[in-house]
Amino acid sequence: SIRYKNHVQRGNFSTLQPDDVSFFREKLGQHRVVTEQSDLAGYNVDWLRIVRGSGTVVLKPKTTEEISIILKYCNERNLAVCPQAGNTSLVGGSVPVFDEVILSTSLMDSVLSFDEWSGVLVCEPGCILEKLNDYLLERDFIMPLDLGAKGSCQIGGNVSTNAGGLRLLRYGSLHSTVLGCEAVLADGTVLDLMSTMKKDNTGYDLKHLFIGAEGTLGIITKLAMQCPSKPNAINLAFIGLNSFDKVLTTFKRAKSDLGEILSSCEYIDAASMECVTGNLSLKLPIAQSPFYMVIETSGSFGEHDEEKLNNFLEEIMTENIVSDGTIASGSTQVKDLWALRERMAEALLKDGYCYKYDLSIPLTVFDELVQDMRTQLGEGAKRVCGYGHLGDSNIHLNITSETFDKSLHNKIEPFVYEWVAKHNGSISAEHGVGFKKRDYLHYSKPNEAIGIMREIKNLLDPKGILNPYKVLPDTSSSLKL
Ligand code: FAD
Ligand code: 2HG
Ligand code: ZN
Repeated sequence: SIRYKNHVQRGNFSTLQPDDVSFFREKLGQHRVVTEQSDLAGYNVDWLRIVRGSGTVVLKPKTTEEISIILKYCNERNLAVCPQAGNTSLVGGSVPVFDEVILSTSLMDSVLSFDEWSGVLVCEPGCILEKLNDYLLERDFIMPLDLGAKGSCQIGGNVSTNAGGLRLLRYGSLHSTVLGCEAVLADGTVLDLMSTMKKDNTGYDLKHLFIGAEGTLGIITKLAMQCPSKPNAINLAFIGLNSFDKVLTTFKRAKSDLGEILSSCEYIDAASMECVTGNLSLKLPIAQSPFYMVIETSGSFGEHDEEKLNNFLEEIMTENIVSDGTIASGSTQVKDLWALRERMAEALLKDGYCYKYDLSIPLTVFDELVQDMRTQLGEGAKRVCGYGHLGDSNIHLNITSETFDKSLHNKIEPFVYEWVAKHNGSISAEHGVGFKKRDYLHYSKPNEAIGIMREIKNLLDPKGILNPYKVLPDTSSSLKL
């Protein structure tokens, strides 16, 4: 299944020697330097089981200082390093491509402070997203992001991928909620950008470089996050619709009628719904429809919100915009309905092989893309489906087959990327570039921009030891930029 490696050349890095392992053991101790073959396996393969590396050591530092010592050493020794958090990357960003040293942040999982007045959380990168959210809930706050992988992804991984998720519509991207970060550069330099202030216009805002850098510019070792207050009430509408035009109308109406309490607006087409209900044996709570939407409200006054949502639903049903729908208020009910959306990636994986496209395209052409792809592939695919963050113009186009099928793959790409470029969209809306998408960057970015990205990389990591083969296009391929 090492599909993506065939055409990639190993960089001119050193290979790990027994002396290197001894050095790491001396600094971290025996147990935080993993070399047992059986223990290494899980760190070398990605969540989708498509990219597999052959790293021979995993380092588990506990402090910034330890990371600084490790990187300084690796830089001098010319050893490549792959940072890894929860390993839920969907673009092969978190596993080595060859034998990179794996640097896991999982033991750096402490909350360092929380300020109840400002809502600013300061924490280490290895904190699991769901645990941070639980910590904040006890203090009447929440994390500004939420995603299906919350049980295993870590905040450092989220920030490094600039993860979007289910509530971006309401709380904005991490570029607005990360207030500060600390990062260790390739040569071991500790860069302290740990502001906890909302406003700071003292020149170039360097922290933004690390948000979405996917471990190629430095290792994030500390974060300051702006967290919103916990909403008193969450209500959820789950609705069925007969046409995509009606999906668009409903979104527009949700924005105007629900206004400031709208916290999520997701869409699921019939083929996606068949997958999650069929593959995971989940029950569909309403009648079967060509399209479904999950509309969530979060507000300060439960009864008001419920009334607003009820009125909204009643109106769109009376106007025949929506064919069927249900509303959930209790937390178990809300959770069960959310599962139909959140567990989609898990359900798709059960089909066999999954060709994943995380795209920004204009809302109006969401379903056109799915239809065009179906026409393009004919009978070749097991499933072609679309779902995603409608409220953010971000569709997840997924195609599955029993096992990897080269001719199917060649029909999908570059067709899909050309389609996206034609609509001025993005070939990676929220999952990042990682290893799998780097040679397609030019569909969404001009050469001049890729050139500047390369210069920034050279400035911060001149030897290129940090997460090589990721994000920047391969210079050894035909796409020399
Ligand atoms: P990893 O996968 O371990 O790493 C991600 C990248 O960051 C890698 O390139 C890694 O090298 C780098 N990295 C990790 N830690 C650091 C650090 N401290 N410093 C520097 N670089 C680092 N993404 C979305 O945007 N929205 C979603 O709704 C969403 N849902 C998902 C649902 C499921 C079921 C799954 C499996 C994935 C989903 N993802 C989603 C994709 C994924 O990007 C996120 O899960 C998450 O942001 C990755 O976090 P992680 O801790 O697993 O990081
Ligand atoms: C989601 O929104 C994730 O569920 C995963 O971003 C998307 O698997 C996908 O295509
Ligand atoms: Zn998503």
